[in-house]
Amino acid sequence: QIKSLEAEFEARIARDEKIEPKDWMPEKYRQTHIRQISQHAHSEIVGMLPEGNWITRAPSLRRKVALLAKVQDEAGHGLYLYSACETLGISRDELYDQLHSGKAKYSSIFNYPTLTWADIGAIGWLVDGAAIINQVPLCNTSFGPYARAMVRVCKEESFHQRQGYEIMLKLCQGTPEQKEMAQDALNRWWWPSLMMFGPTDDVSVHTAQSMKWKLKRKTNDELRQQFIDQTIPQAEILGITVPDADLKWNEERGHYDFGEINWDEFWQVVKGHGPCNKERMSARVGAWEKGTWVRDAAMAYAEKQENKKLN
Ligand code: FAQ
Repeated sequence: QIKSLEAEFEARIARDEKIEPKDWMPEKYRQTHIRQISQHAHSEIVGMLPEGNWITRAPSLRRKVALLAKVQDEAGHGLYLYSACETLGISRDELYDQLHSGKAKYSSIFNYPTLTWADIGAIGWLVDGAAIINQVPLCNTSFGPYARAMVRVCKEESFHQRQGYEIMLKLCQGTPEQKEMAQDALNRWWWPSLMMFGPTDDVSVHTAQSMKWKLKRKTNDELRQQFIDQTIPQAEILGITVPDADLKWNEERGHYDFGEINWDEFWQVVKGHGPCNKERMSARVGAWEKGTWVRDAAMAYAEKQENKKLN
């Protein structure tokens, strides 16, 4: 019987039908979705921290309003994604526990510090730019709740990207010192942004299966190349230079060639040894612990209301 369920499932994937939470699915499909969707949710939540650092120091009221809205959107993205993940039969508490215990990963990019205001521009431009390239294909992923969540997330990410690019543009049109800040931010965020797409396809353990299940619609290397090709002309408009001596347009391939990514640094960051891993985790665990009394009070109130109804 399992064999026929499996055959029907594969046929539905082949027909590009969405798989919904109550539909039969192979256990590995369920697990790999819990892994990817929860890591994506954790990234949104941890991703609020580097930018949150600058809300009180935004250079004008207008910048502050836009940054506040962006960071709030990220909280929203985390919440949709946790909800999508819960439909696969795992609880929110278990998901948080996986993050807080270090069992679940979140994107490497959020373990780098935000040293100047220009970093907020670079994050919007590059990190949200990379996120859009990665997430637009996910609007077409095979698991219904994930695909639907991605539609709104992508719309909001494109506002985030433009918000960041506009910060960069203003800095680059400003004083030499401001342009220098923009260049410095690009220097520090360029390579970590390329790492967001994950290891190269030959090393990526999950890509082949995730492509078959149409969880992933494009591979890590395809998306990384697309990001580079799209971003270089934007850097040219800004008049700043990507820190890669090997970057060169390849007429034959119709793509940019680029230098070797420091994969040792990537794996160090993924394993918890990046510049801000400890700080990020202690901020999240601390927020959870400090919120205990709020959760306890909400539960006690709900129980009291329930008892009132019974009496
Ligand atoms: N960081 O076999 P693969 C955002 C892990 S955007 C840390 O290639 P897969 C928006 C991977 O989990 C950022 N770990 O894995 C925002 C696996 O380990 P595991 C979040 C990484 O899943 C912007 C192992 O390496 N976006 O938050 C990374 O097929 C601005 C082997 O890798 C998403 O999560 C990494 N960069 O491909 C918020 C998008 N790369 O799980 C605030 C959805 C790989 O076996 C401010 N996710 N690993 O222990 C995906 O598309 C995929 O999961 C990939 C990785 C492409 C990230």
